Amino acid sequence: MSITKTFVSPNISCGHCTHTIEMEVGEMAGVISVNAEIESKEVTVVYDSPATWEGIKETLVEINFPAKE
Ligand SMILES: [Cu+2]
Repeated sequence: MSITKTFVSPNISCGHCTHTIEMEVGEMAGVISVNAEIESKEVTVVYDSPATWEGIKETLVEINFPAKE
Protein backbone atom coordinates (compact mmCIF):
# COMPACT_ATOMS: atom_id res chain seq x y z
CA MET A 1 0.00 0.00 0.00
CA SER A 2 1.47 3.34 -1.01
CA ILE A 3 2.17 6.17 1.38
CA THR A 4 1.49 9.83 0.58
CA LYS A 5 3.60 12.40 2.36
CA THR A 6 3.30 16.18 2.04
CA PHE A 7 5.92 18.48 3.51
CA VAL A 8 7.47 21.91 3.05
CA SER A 9 10.91 22.33 1.52
CA PRO A 10 11.84 25.94 2.40
CA ASN A 11 14.66 26.23 -0.17
CA ILE A 12 12.24 26.06 -3.12
CA SER A 13 12.35 29.36 -4.97
CA CYS A 14 11.67 28.69 -8.67
CA GLY A 15 10.77 26.16 -11.30
CA HIS A 16 14.30 24.82 -11.45
CA CYS A 17 14.02 23.88 -7.79
CA THR A 18 10.75 22.03 -8.25
CA HIS A 19 12.13 20.32 -11.37
CA THR A 20 15.25 19.15 -9.49
CA ILE A 21 13.17 17.73 -6.65
CA GLU A 22 10.75 16.02 -9.00
CA MET A 23 13.59 14.49 -11.06
CA GLU A 24 15.88 13.40 -8.22
CA VAL A 25 13.25 12.06 -5.84
CA GLY A 26 11.30 10.66 -8.78
CA GLU A 27 14.31 8.50 -9.73
CA MET A 28 14.32 6.70 -6.39
CA ALA A 29 13.18 3.09 -6.46
CA GLY A 30 9.69 2.82 -5.03
CA VAL A 31 8.73 6.45 -5.60
CA ILE A 32 5.48 6.58 -7.55
CA SER A 33 5.00 10.33 -7.97
CA VAL A 34 6.45 13.65 -6.85
CA ASN A 35 4.81 17.04 -7.14
CA ALA A 36 6.54 20.21 -5.94
CA GLU A 37 4.84 23.61 -5.82
CA ILE A 38 6.75 26.89 -6.13
CA GLU A 39 4.48 29.24 -4.19
CA SER A 40 3.57 27.05 -1.24
CA LYS A 41 6.97 25.29 -1.26
CA GLU A 42 5.02 22.10 -0.64
CA VAL A 43 6.13 18.74 -1.96
CA THR A 44 3.88 15.69 -2.15
CA VAL A 45 5.54 12.33 -2.61
CA VAL A 46 3.70 9.06 -3.15
CA TYR A 47 5.90 6.05 -2.50
CA ASP A 48 5.98 2.40 -1.65
CA SER A 49 8.62 -0.15 -0.67
CA PRO A 50 11.62 -0.08 -1.10
CA ALA A 51 11.42 3.72 -0.71
CA THR A 52 11.25 5.00 2.86
CA TRP A 53 10.64 8.42 4.36
CA GLU A 54 14.13 8.32 5.87
CA GLY A 55 15.63 7.63 2.44
CA ILE A 56 13.60 10.38 0.78
CA LYS A 57 14.72 12.83 3.46
CA GLU A 58 18.36 11.87 2.81
CA THR A 59 17.98 12.50 -0.91
CA LEU A 60 16.41 15.90 -0.20
CA VAL A 61 19.37 16.83 2.00
CA GLU A 62 21.83 15.68 -0.70
CA ILE A 63 20.21 17.92 -3.32
CA ASN A 64 19.97 20.83 -0.85
CA PHE A 65 16.20 20.87 -0.51
CA PRO A 66 15.77 19.45 2.99
CA ALA A 67 12.26 18.86 4.28
CA LYS A 68 11.03 20.99 7.14
CA GLU A 69 9.13 18.75 9.58
CU1 LIG B 1 14.97 27.43 -8.02
